Amino acid sequence: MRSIMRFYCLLLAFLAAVPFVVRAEDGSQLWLRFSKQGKPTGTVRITGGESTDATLMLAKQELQLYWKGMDVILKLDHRRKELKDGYQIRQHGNQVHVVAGRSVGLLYAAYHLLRLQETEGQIPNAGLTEIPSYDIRILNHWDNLDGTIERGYAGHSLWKWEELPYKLSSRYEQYARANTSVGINATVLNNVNASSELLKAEYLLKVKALADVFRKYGIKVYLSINFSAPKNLGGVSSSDPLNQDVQQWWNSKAKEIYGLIPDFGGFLVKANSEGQPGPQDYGRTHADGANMLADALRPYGGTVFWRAFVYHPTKDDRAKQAYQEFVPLDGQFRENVILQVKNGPIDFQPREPFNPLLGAMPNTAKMLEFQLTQEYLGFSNHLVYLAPLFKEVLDSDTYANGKGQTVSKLTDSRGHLGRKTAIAAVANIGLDTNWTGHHFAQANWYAFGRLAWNNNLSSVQIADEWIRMTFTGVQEFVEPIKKLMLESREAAVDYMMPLGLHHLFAFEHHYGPEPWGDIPGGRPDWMPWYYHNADSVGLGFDRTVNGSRAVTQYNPSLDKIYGNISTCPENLLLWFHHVSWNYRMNSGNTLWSELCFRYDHGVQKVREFQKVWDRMERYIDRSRFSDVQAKLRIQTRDAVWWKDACLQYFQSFSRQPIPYELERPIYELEDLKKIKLPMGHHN
Ligand code: BDP
Repeated sequence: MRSIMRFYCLLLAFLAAVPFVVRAEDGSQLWLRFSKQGKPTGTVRITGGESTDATLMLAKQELQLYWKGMDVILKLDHRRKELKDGYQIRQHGNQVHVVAGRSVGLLYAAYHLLRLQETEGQIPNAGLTEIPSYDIRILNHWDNLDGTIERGYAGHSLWKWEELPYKLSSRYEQYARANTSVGINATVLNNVNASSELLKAEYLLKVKALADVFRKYGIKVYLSINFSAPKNLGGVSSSDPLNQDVQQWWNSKAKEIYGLIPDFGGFLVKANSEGQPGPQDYGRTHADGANMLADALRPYGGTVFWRAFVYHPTKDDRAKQAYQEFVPLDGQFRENVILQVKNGPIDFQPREPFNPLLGAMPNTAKMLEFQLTQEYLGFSNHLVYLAPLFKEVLDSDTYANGKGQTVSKLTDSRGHLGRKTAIAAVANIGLDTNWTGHHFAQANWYAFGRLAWNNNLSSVQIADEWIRMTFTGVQEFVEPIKKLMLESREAAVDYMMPLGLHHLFAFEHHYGPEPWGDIPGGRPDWMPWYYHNADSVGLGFDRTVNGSRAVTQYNPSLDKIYGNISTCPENLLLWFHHVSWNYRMNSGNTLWSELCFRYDHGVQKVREFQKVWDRMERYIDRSRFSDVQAKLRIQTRDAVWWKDACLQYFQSFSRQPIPYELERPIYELEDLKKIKLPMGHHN
């Protein structure tokens, strides 16, 4: 007995001596880990609301469980409409007063207080007011009804269609809570390459079950629809938007949906794009199609997100096509239609200039679509913190009507149209225990929510908050990891596609490099050579007035900057210009040497990330530490693969040596060409 006692005493003494005692973690709690130190104070009072209001009760409960500060008074004041989903927080003596115009505002405020507590932040003396930048802050899931996820790298779909509506997975509520904690208030459940099935009565009951779970978190459900649904599901012989039977079909479908889900959000539509049906199948325009759906949803307050990701295999530059297609339709869309525009003119590449549509169409409501799932950024193997990419786009000056008209200003609530505003991102969430595959991919979900709430936040601040909540507030961890995160996107650009290169991806999976890729008889606009145009003279896509003229889709002041090789930002140089191998870059290097330096720089950066990470072992739990360590190894191997593949391939055109001071290639180009990854692709 005594020896057992001694053993425990020794064990306790040992544990006390360990500098940072860390609990085992699997990432499942995301950034909602709420420290176990200190006791919750528990005194939370509500004024102005009903105890039957589930959202209000949730706000109270979250604070009672986790808040360790002074007493909190949550006040619901319906007259404060100007606050929208937002709130005010003030300190009065030894009480915290929170006011909101909607009950969800008090819930968001509860998460704000908890975030301050966990990050050791303060309520400013003058108090604080938060009003979201966008009305609709929405995730787009590309989930299929069979449980697979298009471009999903974190396991299967969260939605268990076969169990719904009878069985509700506990993850539905956890998912809603995580979203609400960062301000996300809407979700599209299914793939934009949509199956008509989901609109069948039996599936709508399943959708209703999810909407019922999400409601108290203030999250509305939307669906992607298949434009041919009237025809596919029977009853109507066509899906022509000007045909009255078709209109009637959608009107009664809307009625049926709202009968089940009174706060249903609306539809997301991918039409006449990559083989999907649409109004053009009947000689109608995108506006005809969008307006028909908008009319069906209008009586219930629903919204149509009509995607601008439209291009065809024509002779003209793919980057120009969405603009050509939509600009003539400006002003023709109903008030409850928002044009959903991908951040760049091609497709979620590591770096693209902002999509020129965002600076055009002044009489049309437009919204941004970002991609959280890392289709073109190393799936869930590479650590790439995306806030800098999002900020780069949001802060881009479109020069529409003079300087200062940034993409954020044109799309957020400052927009002059007075309509609903929105921002979307393709989700990176699946059934994996840690939700996103890579522990650091959680930061991208988090960052999207935070920026959708407040597009003025900086990437640094968001990273800082996320690290403290997700891992630890120990300075020796926070500072180096924040730096690593902030550098990670540029590192990926460098080892994959520096200087404005784009779409050098392998055709099937978009994971690795295939700049040589060519499928005889295949669509040119799906081939890497279409984008890089490597030849004996140089590299890059000439989109100037001498080339495809895509540059003229930007405002004239900007088009001059992009269109001139000496003023074009170097990080977009090969996007806009075909540049000769010996062209002198700002560094004094030739294009060829600069390209080599950039690829090498990307590789050196990830090697450095590995070293930084290994020093972090003592600050965090073993399991997340080793998961990230293993993924950084993969990322470094992949970075070398990218560099060796791209440089050796481009070298066959430049016919110049790789600068002698750089790391030598280790893979044979011919071997790299043989790599085929067994990754599924369904499109
Ligand atoms: C591309 C994806 C494809 C999507 C498409 C889209 O490769 O799987 O369906 O975008 O956004 O990036 O519609």
